[in-house]
Amino acid sequence: MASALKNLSVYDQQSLPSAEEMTFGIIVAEWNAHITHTLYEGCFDTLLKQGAKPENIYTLHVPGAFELTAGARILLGQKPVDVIICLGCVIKGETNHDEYINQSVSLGLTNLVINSGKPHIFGLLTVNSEEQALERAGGKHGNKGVEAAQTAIRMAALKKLPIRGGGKRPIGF
Ligand code: DLZ
Repeated sequence: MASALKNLSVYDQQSLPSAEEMTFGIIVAEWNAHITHTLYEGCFDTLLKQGAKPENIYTLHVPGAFELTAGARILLGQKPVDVIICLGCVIKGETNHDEYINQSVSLGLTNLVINSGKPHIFGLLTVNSEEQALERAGGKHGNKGVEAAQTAIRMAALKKLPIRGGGKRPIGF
């Protein structure tokens, strides 16, 4: 489903596990800061709303989206967080720079997931225009930062909760 068909800020708060005992790393790219700041606010506030303690949330700023992977690796080396959230905004321009950056971030984060065994959340807006970015940073399609935070909590919970066998499990947490 395209994010245009889903409000990124809407989630089932009741069924989300408590984030009280979880630790988070947030890497934020400074390019398009007016957008990424809003993603960060949405992300941080959602973590707090779900019970995370501010002292268990570590934030690192990096210059641009291309540096998100390096930022994640640096933070992982210093803080034993349960999950890393990467936030950025790449806007398509006249050249293909966006494709190289977006590919690099998705491949880089996938590699980090495999090598560290820790979930990394792809909170990167990959949009064609600033208007599309604003629509996904608190605009009509919600806030990608909120979606990233609730995904992070769900993934951190996967690692903490015992996996049980048994009957069919319906989709949903
Ligand atoms: C160079 C560049 C360009 C053109 N556009 C963006 C963008 O839309 N979003 C973003 O986060 N970063 C951009 N960058 C910067 C690169 O991510 C990177 O910081 C530089 O190429 C230096 O490695």
